[in-house]
Amino acid sequence: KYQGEETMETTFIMIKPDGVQRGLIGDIISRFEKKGFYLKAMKFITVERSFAEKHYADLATKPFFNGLVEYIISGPVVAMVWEGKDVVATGRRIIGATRPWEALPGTIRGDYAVEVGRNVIHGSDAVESAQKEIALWFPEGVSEWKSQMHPWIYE
Ligand code: RTP
Repeated sequence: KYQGEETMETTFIMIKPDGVQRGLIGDIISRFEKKGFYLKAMKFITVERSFAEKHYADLATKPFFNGLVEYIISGPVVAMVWEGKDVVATGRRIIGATRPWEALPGTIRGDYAVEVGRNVIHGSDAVESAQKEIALWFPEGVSEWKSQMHPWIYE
C-alpha cells in the first residue's frame, strides 16, 4: 500500500489530435512523468463522433460544440490515466488555462498553443469528472501497478 494513499487521485488526460500531429506526445508525457505522476493506462485511438459527443456531453449546447467534436475526431488522440497526489488540480496547472493566450509560459498550452480550438490537450476538471471520464475511456479498467520510485517522490 502506498504511503499517503488517501490523498492519491487519478485523472484523465487526453492529447488532442493537434498535439499528436505536431509531435508533442513525448514532451507531454515527459512533463507528467518528471513531475512525479504515474501513468496507469494509455491508448492511441481515433474516436467516433458519438463517443466524442458523449465525452463532451456537458458542452452540447455551446456554439462551438460541433467544431469541437469535428476537431476531436479528426485524428488519433492519446488517452491516458495519471495517478498522484492532487493530480487533478496539479494536472490542470501543468496544462494551463483553457484559452492559450491566458496560459502562462511553462504550461503546455502556454508553450505550445495560440487558439482555444487547438489547445493540444484535455485534463479532467474535478475528481468526479475524472472518474466519469476514466470509466468512459477505459471501461476495461486500469492497471494496479505500483512505481518503485514512490519513496523518492512521496514522504
Ligand atoms: P478541456 O476539457 O479540453 O480540458 O478544456 P477545459 O475544461 O479547459 O474547457 P471547456 O470549457 O470544458 O472546453 C472544452 C474544450 O472546448 C474547446 N473550446 N472551444 N471556440 C471556443 O470558444 C471554445 N471554447 C472551448 C477547447 O478545446 C476546450 O479545451
